[in-house]
Amino acid sequence: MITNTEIEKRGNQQPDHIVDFKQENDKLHFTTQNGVILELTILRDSAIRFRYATEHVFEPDFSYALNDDVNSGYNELSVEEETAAYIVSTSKINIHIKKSNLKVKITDKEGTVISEDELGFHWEENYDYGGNIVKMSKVCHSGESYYGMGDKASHTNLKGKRVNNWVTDSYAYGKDQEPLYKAIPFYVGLNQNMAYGVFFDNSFSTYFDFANEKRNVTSFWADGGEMNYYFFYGPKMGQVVEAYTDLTGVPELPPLWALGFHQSKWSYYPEKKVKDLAATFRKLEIPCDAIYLDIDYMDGFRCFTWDKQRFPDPKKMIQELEADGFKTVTMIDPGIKIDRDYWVYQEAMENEYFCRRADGPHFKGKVWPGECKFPDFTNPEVREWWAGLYKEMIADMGVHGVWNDMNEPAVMEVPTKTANLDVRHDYDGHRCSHRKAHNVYGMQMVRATYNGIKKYTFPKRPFVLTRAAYSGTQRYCATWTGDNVATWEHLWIANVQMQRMALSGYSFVGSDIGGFAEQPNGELFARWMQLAIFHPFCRVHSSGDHGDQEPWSFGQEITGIVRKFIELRYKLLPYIYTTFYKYIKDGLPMIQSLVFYDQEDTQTHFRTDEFLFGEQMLVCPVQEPNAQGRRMYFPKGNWYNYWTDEVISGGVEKWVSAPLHVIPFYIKEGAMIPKYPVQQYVGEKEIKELEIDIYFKEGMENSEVYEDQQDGYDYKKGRFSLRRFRLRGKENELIIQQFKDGNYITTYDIFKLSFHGLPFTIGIVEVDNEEVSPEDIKLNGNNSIEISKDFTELHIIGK
Ligand code: NBV
Repeated sequence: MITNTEIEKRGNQQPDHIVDFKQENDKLHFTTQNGVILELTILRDSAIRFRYATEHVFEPDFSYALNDDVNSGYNELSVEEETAAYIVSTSKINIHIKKSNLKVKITDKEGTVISEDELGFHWEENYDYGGNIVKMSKVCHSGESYYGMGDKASHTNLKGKRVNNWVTDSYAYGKDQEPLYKAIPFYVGLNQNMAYGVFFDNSFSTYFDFANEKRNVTSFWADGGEMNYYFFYGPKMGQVVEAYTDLTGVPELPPLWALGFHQSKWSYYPEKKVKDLAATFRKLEIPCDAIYLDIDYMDGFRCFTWDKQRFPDPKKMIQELEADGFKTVTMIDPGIKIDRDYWVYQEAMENEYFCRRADGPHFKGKVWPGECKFPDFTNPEVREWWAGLYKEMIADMGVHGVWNDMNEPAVMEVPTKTANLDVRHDYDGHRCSHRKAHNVYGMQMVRATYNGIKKYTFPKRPFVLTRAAYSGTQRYCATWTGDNVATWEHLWIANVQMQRMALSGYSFVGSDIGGFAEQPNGELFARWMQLAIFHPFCRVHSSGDHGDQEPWSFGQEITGIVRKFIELRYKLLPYIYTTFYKYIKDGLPMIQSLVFYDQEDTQTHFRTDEFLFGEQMLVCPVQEPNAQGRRMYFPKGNWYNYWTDEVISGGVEKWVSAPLHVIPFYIKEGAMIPKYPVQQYVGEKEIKELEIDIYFKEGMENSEVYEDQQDGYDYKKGRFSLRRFRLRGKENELIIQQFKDGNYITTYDIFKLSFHGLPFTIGIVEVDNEEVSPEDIKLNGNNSIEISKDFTELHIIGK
């Protein structure tokens, strides 16, 4: 790793004065005397791309991170030349480019500085690799904070840290360990209540120093490639994340079962074990939607084969599991066993699909099957071939989903844990070495997997999971945080990683519940489960070389607690699904750190534990043993305790009670939370009525419920049901209006509305301006009513 000081010692070069300026539509070029070109692209009024070339030459423009249909278009663009600077203005920001040295300063329209260069762009010649090492440094203002950056196992606020993005197999990683499994070179800065984002789209190993080396400097650089970054202005964090997410994309809706509870272990085999596992779930009535088969289902770890001793008739087994409501998810790794009798190996050899070293021979590395070769997934032809390999597994055998592991790629028995840096890649026609392709290798593998699964699962929706990721991988699949450990510290890590990933545009993420390495005790397992039901991807997985890690492995009390929380997950499915829908529609992270929820409240800038799940649930996990409660911070607003309905007003830190069967869990005042009945798996029951919990508020609050067929693509043709509710509470009345969109007809006709915190006794109820009798609406004390789902206005007046 190259450090800042080393770079400075070796001598940097910097741009000198601007000698030329040109504009072509949305692109502006500033050229300096010493051959630097700054290319600005105006994508939106508050989204600008900065690209720098040295020696007058840009590299061919290509990125795996970008979404195909990025929204672009701005309202205003003007360039003014002043004596000392060019000023580029959009309707949201002004960009000052200093004539003498190309330094950039970005202000809002009032002239307040959002972000400014320190040294700005600079570089050094690199004789080891040729070319230049490009670097950017910005001023870190006092009180400025930094968030995002993917899966870093560090405090949510990265100020004072230095991180490295180099996709790495990090078995049993520790807090602050660098680098980890993902490379998401995107951060959100918060300066004087103005949020902005920087996405350094460079797939080489990248480094970010957030005022670690120098108190007032934040810098980033890469081991190669271009200085190519996007700047997004908020001023709200939500706008920044939305802009980044728009640039790098979102997934399609997953099948609803993918949001249920999943059980995994390394490994469940033989068939009987899998069947017994499934039977135990049903016998103990613990909901579960998917069972995972880890590498041992394969024949000698050969991908796309089955061990016929362990699984004599996989198709039948998968069908039987399916009949009992379980989906089967199988693992596929990138390493292909060197075996001349193995068809996948043969095909790849015949077609020249394996990666080669710089001097010609194939790259070989040891993984589970022994010596392997590795397909070059950065070659579109290889991706197409790889997608086709899934045909038998998915279309014929009926496997429902696939997880790609070891796709960093992880290689055993070598100190670098990965491929040699000289390995050659196609990089979609931009041939390069592994130094450039490494961070996107796993992403391109899972992209190919996704294309295959999508094709052969059609007309159902695909489910794919990856371990390695680069920015944009969220378009294809869910992800998990790799090989964590069964410790309390890792429970803390899981919590911050999920918040960080969601803020980095990647919401469909979960941790190995209970820890992958080592054995949790019942208390840790229960506490972890309580947290993880509020994570978008909810799966128990463990290395299996110690004790069991099924929901019933820790005695009766823990089994009861775990069941209660998995049941809660299933009740909340319509809320979770709606949250997913908002994520893909608006780029809204499914999990929000408190600073995201209220950046104006400086108390939130350094909070790590509390988070919002969706827009209306506040959760704070218990992260230590023997706790009967904990202190937590309540952000602005009023919050109902989910368990007791007690209301707490935000802006305070409080001790809250949380014995082992309780996690601190609060609902935002005014929220309308839809619930399904507990099902043992998604689709077990036809939903006959939608229960909606209504949390009274004096004032207004909006809620939404998104539903569709829970699988398939009809929703894209308008067959969805989106209900928007506007709640208005007054001293002695409650008015709820409903606005409906989409033409999917839900299976239920009735809402059961349950009231929380109604400050009056229900007297008169009017539905669409007509008074209804208490019997008609099954008025139950002051607690609930049942009404037709088609109402437009409900008016409840107190006695
Ligand atoms: O395939 C075995 C494991 C898997 O269970 C785990 O989830 C992955 O993260 N895999 C890593 C390889 C072995 C790790 C020691």
